Amino acid sequence: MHTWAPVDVPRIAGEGPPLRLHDTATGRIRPTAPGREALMYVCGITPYDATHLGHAATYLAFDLVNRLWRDLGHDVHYVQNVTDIDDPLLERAARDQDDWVVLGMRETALFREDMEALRVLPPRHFIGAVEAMGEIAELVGKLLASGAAYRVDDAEFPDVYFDSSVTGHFGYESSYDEPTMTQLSRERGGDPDRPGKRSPLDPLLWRMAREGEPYWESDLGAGRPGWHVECAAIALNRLGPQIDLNGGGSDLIFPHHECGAAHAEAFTGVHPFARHYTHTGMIGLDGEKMSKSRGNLVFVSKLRSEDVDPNAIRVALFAGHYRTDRAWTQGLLDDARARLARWRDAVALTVAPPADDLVRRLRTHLADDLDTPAALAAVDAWAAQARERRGTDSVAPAAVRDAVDALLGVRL
Ligand code: 5CA
Ligand code: ZN
Repeated sequence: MHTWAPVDVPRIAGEGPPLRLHDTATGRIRPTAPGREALMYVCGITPYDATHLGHAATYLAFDLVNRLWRDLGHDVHYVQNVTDIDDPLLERAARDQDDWVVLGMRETALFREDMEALRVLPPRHFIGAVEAMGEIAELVGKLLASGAAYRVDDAEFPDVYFDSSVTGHFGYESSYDEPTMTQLSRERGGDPDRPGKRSPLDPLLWRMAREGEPYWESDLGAGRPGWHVECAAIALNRLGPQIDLNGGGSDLIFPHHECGAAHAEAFTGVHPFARHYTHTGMIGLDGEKMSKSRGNLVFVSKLRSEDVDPNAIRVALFAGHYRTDRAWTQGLLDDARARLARWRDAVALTVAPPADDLVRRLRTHLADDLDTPAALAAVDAWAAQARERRGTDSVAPAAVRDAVDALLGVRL
């Protein structure tokens, strides 16, 4: 699939500390240590509805990672998928008497527009499951051949499942106990009760074609892939056996990232698949997680159509820490607009306090597990001083504008 348009990132002088990020697998905030290339895979959307502020918050958090790594001189190799074939898409298409292909294409196009408007740096590879079908089937075939996968004993539908015991590490990424894993598997697309599986937690790799469902021909027989193997194949084939970061919202901790990691590790023998598994908190509305299935959504495109400045959306979502479950409110947006106006007033001045100290603080706070509330407070403090005319530095306004643009992606 084509990705979205590049975003200009100003170069700023100096260098910040290494980026430290929370890693779900170890439960700790640890330094990231990419090589010249930083390898990042962030799970993409399932395009059956428009991008809501929960999605936006998640992609904005990883956009900061991208920006900080670039600021440290890394060449960020960023890959993102689109789950353009899966049960939720088919169910929505059936409900609305829509064509699932058209639905997926429409919502993916809208997602690109939203990301572009939000000034999110595009992934280098933006890959749909459908276009990756050959490589996904190939990975499933290899897992089957190596004994890491098996067919259930079902004459009609001998679907292929992954044997979650083969790596010896299953459960390391989420650290959940077995009842929790079973429960989450049931809630999030798994089928722990399917008869014939070696373990209830074994995830589906290849679903043999059912009447009325789309399918693809392959050596495995006509069918379609399970969800986790899609991301494992797309990531492995572009980023290699070990990546610096596997990201997504906290609802992907299990089963999705646990299973994706297990698939990759069973195939390559390299453990851990990702040096960091980083997860964002859930954005809620009216006390509940914002989700397509609950229908309590605030769409980015709706806000855009109301002429809301996308920079204000960034500032509003950065007002909370990325790992905190938090609510979207009108008040949050109003505060962000007021904040943005104060910052814009300050950078429009001809003289201001020097930028160096603020730039150092921005880098330090963001490198500390993306502490955006502290980063925004640092800009507030500089802007307040500038507006009180407590500065004489004539290059500072432009320098701050560039730093806020480069590091936070907020255009003043
Ligand atoms: N296509 C799969 C990943 S391979 C998927 O989870 N798609 S999604 O459209 O449901 O979600 C896309 C991303 O947004 C995921 O990282 C998910 O964790 C995140 N997300 C979904 N709802 C919220 C929310 N309310 N708050 C924060 N992030 C969310
Ligand atoms: Zn994924």
